[in-house]
Amino acid sequence: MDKPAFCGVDISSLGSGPTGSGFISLLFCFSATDLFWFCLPVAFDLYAKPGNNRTLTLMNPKRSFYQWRLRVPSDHVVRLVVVPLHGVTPGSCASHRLSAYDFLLPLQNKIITRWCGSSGAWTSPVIRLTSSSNVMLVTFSLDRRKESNILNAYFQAVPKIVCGGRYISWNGTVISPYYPSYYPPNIDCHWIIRAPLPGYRLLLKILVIQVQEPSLGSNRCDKDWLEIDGIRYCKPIGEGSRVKEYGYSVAIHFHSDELVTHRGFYIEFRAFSHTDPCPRQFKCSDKTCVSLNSRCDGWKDCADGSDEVNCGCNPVKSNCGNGKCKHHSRPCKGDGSCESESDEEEDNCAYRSCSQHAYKCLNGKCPIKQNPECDGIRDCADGSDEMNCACGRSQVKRPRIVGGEDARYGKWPWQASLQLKTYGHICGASVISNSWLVSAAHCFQDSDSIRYSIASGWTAYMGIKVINRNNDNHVAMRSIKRIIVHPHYDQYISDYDIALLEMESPVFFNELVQPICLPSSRRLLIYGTVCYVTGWGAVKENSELAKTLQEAKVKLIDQSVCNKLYDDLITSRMLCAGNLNGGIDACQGDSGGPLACLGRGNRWYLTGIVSWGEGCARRNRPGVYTKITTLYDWIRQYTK
Ligand code: 4AZ
Repeated sequence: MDKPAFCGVDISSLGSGPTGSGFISLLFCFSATDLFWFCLPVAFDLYAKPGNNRTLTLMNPKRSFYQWRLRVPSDHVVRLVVVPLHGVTPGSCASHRLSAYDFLLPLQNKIITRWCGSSGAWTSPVIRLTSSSNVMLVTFSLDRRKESNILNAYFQAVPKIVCGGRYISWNGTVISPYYPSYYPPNIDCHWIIRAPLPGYRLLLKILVIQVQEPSLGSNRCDKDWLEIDGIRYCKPIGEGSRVKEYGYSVAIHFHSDELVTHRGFYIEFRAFSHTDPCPRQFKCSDKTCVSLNSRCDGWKDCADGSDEVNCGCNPVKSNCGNGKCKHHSRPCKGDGSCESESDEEEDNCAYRSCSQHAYKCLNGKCPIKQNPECDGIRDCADGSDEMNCACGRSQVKRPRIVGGEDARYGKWPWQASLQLKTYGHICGASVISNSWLVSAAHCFQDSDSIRYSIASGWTAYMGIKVINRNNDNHVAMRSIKRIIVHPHYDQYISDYDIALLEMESPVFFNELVQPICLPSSRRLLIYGTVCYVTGWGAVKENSELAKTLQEAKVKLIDQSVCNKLYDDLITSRMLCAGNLNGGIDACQGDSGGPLACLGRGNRWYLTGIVSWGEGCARRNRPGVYTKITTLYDWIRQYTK
């Protein structure tokens, strides 16, 4: 073990001294002989406010040992930046040594790093260290006989970060805290990364890994380590082993002990599937992936230009010869099968008479009024349109989602948080009766490491606004007895993304827990209707979950418009809602939660279930929801 190269300083006598900008304290030895004078450490107390860089300069030093006690505000950490020492022979520890401690005293068990000249860790032109709290001690010992002893370093206050988190994303990065600065000592970070859709796997690439090597004589990583899916890494990794495939989700844990730190790690991840190598992206002919936005935008984004081929009509359609396009599956008959006429016609023409889309009373008659149910007016002679209407009302007098705002307590009493014991909130759900919740099927697809499909693993919390760690603020909490995933659920395209959850015992309704109304299959959706999506999902793409329930106002978007934006990925079991300019949307963690639209009679209807979308709140990429009207009969078959 190296000893600090200073003479006889009793560290217990090193008081911390007053805090202040550039305050300098001189520590005297026992007598003022030349020898002691030479040996005595000179201590500088420096304080940096956020935004300031404070320099640690040492020009023509007269002494052999210096120390700087660095302080920053309490909610910050110290970042020390050192520019290489000039005129220093690599490894010349006898003449030079710079050490940094995660404490205000030079305790050996608090050393962050130490280097001599340009050896060892001193490989990059600049070194950046981070403390774990708001103090750091820097010591510099030198051979006074050398002329060019210049230390060039500064420090700054960096806001303290909370490391770790849950990411549900198609791609992203996971980095050690403060990367590329050296990570702080004594830290533990946990990340869970999940592919946005079941059926997809994660590919991780470790681009950089510089963590403390294992103890001498031990092959175990027992100092600082990075653990990915249970495998620990602490040594450099060869080129061939940097890329690895994982399941639907992967757990990452980073640990640093109290001693010596390094630059850390930098990992890139992306979700993929062997059958869909470019999820929610356009696959170029050369098998590379580009954003869906790139398709037919007039710019060649694929190296081979395949994103701009067949842009008269997109690849699943062919040209009718009249400037319009048709699905390959439909013949060109000049009968409206060509787009720009078709979808709108299908949606708008079905609601006029007692036909497929008209509301039908129990006596078999169809009122002229659109959506007559539960509006407080008797439109059927038998009154059936006003039966089963104990739903969809929030009891409060008035009342993240991206671009949303905090919801008022009790405004969305059907909103439930579905949680897994060790992982906390995973998905949203809606209360539809005292025993049943409805959510998204994709929330219940197993990954390699987590069994999402096991009902008993789940707990539903109802009547909450703020998710807290102890989960002690709910009005009702129920274990889940049974999960029924729609039998036609297609994980690759998110079709039929719906699941019913039966609670272990019925909940009691009150001000904060209420069921939402289900729109029947005959209910007409009017595009442009303003609805609300609610949840505790990420407040922006790839960020952390919201703590407080968020609500966001979104508009129902015409099916054919949405289908064009998403290259025909929108089936009739899906509907789109959002703001085409971007900025407002559901996001990761909102999945399974409600898209609620207000109907006549001041009742809220569960119009959609948060399902998918390309990113969150992107322009021309609205949120995609499971359309309840098309699945009403399936839901009722179980929950009546
Ligand atoms: C998700 O991963 C997710 N922007 C939910 C909604 C949207 C995107 C992703 C819509 O749970």
